Amino acid sequence: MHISCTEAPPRAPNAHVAGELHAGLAAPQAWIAPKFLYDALGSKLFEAICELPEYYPTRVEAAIFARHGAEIARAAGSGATLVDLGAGNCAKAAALFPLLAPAQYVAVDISAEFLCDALARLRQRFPRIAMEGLGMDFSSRFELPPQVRAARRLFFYPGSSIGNFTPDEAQGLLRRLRAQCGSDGGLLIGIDLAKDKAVLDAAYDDALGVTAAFNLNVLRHVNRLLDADFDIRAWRHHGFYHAAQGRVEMHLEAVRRQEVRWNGGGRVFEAGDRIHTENSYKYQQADAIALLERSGFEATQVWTDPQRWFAVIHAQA
Ligand code: AVJ
Repeated sequence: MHISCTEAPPRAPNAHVAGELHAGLAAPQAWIAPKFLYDALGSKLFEAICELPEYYPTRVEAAIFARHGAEIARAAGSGATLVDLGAGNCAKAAALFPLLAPAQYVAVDISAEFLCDALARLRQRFPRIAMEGLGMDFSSRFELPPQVRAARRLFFYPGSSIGNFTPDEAQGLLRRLRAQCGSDGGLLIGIDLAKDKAVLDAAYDDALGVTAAFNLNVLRHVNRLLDADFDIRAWRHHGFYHAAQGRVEMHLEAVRRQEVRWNGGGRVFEAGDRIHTENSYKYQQADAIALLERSGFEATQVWTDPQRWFAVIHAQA
């Protein structure tokens, strides 16, 4: 199921979305999938996170593209169908348009309303590039509709969004991308690298509390999707690096005992109970390359920053 930016969005969540949320909320260790962080406000809060001094990935990745753009474009090739996964405000792809000169730009994001607004502005700036916007969840199934040109697809998956998946899930997604690439297509991916815990803890629990607001906003989104009655003030944000697991985790913790009701269910949360809302895996460079190769890609080149905090990798189908 996808929403094209040329049609009206549906009003009610589909049964699949509700079922997925119910399963997570009822589980002994409650969880909400990180894709639910992105309603229209969530996408705006994430944009604000990218401006924070503590949140280095966006800046470090942009510096890699600024410094090595010409070489990256040579590896990835121009004139492709550029498929931007989790495009958000489309700013990262737009910065590469002059170098990659895509024949078609396809922006994909679960946050359909935010995406379509961003794409409308982008169409004004680049009237000669053919563009498609697809509001869809590409995390479990992934099929591109016929309006996406099949010729030489270059998937663009920046920002280390792949980190939201376990390595096994990531392999599944990458295999599906590989299958949709065509023989001469490829992937340009940004992957955050393992680093000092203090840097990671600050990046996911910033002084201003923007990441806390971003995390708490998932409850507003769930309130809307399930007609639930989560009291936002009764929860607090946790974001920290778990080195043994190789990932940052975000949780919401109940500050007091409370009963929450939603469409078709409900639950008592005790003080201190947590809802796990996100994993953000951090890779060793060699493990990131091994993941790509296990998924059927061939890594052709890797670019990093001087501190080796972040890697941009081009992989061939
Ligand atoms: C958009 C998934 C790459 O994991 O760093 C930012 C989301 N979560 N701060 C990340 C996020 C908390 C971000 N990704």
